[in-house]
Amino acid sequence: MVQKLMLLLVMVALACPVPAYAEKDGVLDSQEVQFASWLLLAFGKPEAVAANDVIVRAYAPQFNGSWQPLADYVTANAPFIGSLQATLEANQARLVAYVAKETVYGYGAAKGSLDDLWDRVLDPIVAHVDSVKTDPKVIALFDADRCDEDGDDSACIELEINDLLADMCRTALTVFPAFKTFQITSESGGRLNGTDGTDILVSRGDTILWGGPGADAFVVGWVGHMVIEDFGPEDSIVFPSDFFGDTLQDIVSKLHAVSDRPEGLHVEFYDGAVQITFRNVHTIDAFQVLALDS
Ligand SMILES: [Ca+2]
Ligand SMILES: [Ca+2]
Ligand SMILES: [Ca+2]
Repeated sequence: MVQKLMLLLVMVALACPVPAYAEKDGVLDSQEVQFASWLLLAFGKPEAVAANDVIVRAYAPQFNGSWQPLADYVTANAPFIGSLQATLEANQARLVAYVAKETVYGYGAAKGSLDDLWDRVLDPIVAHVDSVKTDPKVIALFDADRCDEDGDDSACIELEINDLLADMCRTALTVFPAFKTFQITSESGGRLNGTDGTDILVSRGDTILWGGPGADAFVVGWVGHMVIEDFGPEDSIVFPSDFFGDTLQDIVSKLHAVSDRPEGLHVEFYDGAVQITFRNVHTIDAFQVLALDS
């Protein structure tokens, strides 16, 4: 079943107008209707199901529910959502710009700038879910688990490093919804090749990454030396905010060394535990740096 708590957090990243908590009480309140609508929009498609499977395999998180039920629901009950997903994908550049602005200027800097998009792509789904919210199948899918962190709540699972990184990857899926491929290297590293569209390439260990054409996301997914062969002006370098902070200033403060070498810009964090070489690149625009929440 879909893991609810983890996904509640995902929404915050894009400031989607959905409140954070609701009760698993056998009915769907307005918060849960909003939340369900967001889930169907962002993850109710085969590409997202497959990407989440990749995340689960790579990080083996405790929260390992398949998203297949979301895609099945869209196919069987609400195929109109497909065109709204396409609209969201067509607006990927705005989503990325939103996160870039929040990273560079800080929390709230881009507040409200996506409201018209949410009105367009989310409101029709909310109307749909609202009309079927007493259907037991819909309730079973979307009645949320509230986790009371202060109490002795078995639904509350303490997030470990891999869970945080897995959730950060899921956030990346919402910021780059037009992704053609989502790939993660093995813990010991390796090589990833993108396509002519958007690719989300997650680096672990010593890696060589080639994004190809399109707005690609190069994601720091664990320690190691990341060599990006073709970091272009349309691409982004993505840092998990749990480890690097929420803002560009936070990320820069974690820098251990920077050198502009003939082969390209080289940066090191955490005493060199995380290294990135931008091959043949000597300057990076501030808005190419994204901090993503788990
Ligand atoms: Ca409920
Ligand atoms: Ca690409
Ligand atoms: Ca590219």
